[in-house]
Amino acid sequence: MNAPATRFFGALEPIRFQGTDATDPLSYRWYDKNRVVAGRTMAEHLRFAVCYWHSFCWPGGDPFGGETFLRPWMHGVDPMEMAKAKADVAFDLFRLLDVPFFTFHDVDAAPEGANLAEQAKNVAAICDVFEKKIEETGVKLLWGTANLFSHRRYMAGAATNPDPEVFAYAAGQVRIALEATKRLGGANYVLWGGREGYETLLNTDMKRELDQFGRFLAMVAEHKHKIGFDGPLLIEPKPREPTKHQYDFDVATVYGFLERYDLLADVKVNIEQNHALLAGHSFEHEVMLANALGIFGSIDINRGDALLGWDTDQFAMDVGELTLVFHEILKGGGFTTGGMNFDAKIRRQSIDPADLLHAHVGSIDACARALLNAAAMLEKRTLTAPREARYAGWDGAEGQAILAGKRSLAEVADRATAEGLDPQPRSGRQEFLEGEVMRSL
Ligand code: XUL
Ligand code: CO
Repeated sequence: MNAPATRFFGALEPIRFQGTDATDPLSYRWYDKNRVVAGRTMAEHLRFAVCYWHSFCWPGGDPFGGETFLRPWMHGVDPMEMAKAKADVAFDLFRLLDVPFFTFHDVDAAPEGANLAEQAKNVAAICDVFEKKIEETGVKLLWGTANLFSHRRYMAGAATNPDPEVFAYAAGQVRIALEATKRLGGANYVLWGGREGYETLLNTDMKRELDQFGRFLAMVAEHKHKIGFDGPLLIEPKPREPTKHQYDFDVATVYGFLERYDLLADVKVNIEQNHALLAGHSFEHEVMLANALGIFGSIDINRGDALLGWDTDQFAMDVGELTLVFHEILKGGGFTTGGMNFDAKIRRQSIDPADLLHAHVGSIDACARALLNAAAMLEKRTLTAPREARYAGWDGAEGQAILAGKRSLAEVADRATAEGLDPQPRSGRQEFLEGEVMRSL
């Protein structure tokens, strides 16, 4: 089990950029980490992270059948030795992919403690291992998080649980994970409220649960300042699954929640493609809205399946969709502390070690192509010029006066009446714009 990690993937050299003519499937054809695009290198723009949970903790099960992957580090007798063997394989994958970041939940990386004291001990032991590996490899932590949804104590929620002792346990777990994230130099801390919602309103007091959730986040924000953790907290919206309804439904709902509980100074969002679809939105909708509201933080990159109504977490390969997403990310100024976390899992039949490599390589190249397309579109002003032209009237003196609050309803109405306004509709030019996007891919 503690065999050198390279044996799992074979003795491979790190995957390198070889250009679009390359024939080796384990090469980057578009992702050239040092290539400068729109003023930054590709690596700086994309800030890729490999996630621990799907790539190293998921055994390949589904509701109808168990493990298919038979990973050696999941079969052993000493949980801490297994966690260390897993870390060896994980850092070997980061090295092979040449990605700059990783992400993890407390219980992905360390054996889950039977109580909080044991949890703290186990996380600290894995932090010792991670600290060395970070030092040796230069791979950094994009974000850490606590799993407040798998253990049965959390079946009725963590912060929103009807039992304050579950809230207290969750507080203990988040403190450990947040402090570990700070210790490892993490750039952000994520909170996904997987069970912060309800199964049935018949047993639910929504007002209480929202107040508990608001207070919990405020306590996390207070603690972040107390320990001097500089990164933002990121809420990850999702409308449902595992619960019937989750309070962090989508970007718009999260914004309202943050405003109500006065958390906007400390919290942004981590947007995931498949969660956006489940909420009935497109991925680019959620990114555009988060930018408009000033709460864009980071991305969990993956894709759903249009024919399935659940969170399939497939590797993102749709260059067309990603181009529109990158268009909005770049237009908003790009990532600061955030990045692109591969919250994606290979399919249950993808049982070869190489499948993990192909999944990441394909998706990294899809993102690189999308970045190049989006940068070219912004340069040519493919969408920005028509958008600006569409709203140009608002840049005039009268439009600006209205927006600045210098006109009352009656004043606007009086002028419209006096001037006999008869505004004429204009084309939205949707098909022209769709063609322009298609020609940019
Ligand atoms: C679940 C999901 C999580 C979060 C982290 O749908 O996306 O993996 O990203 O807890
Ligand atoms: Co996610």
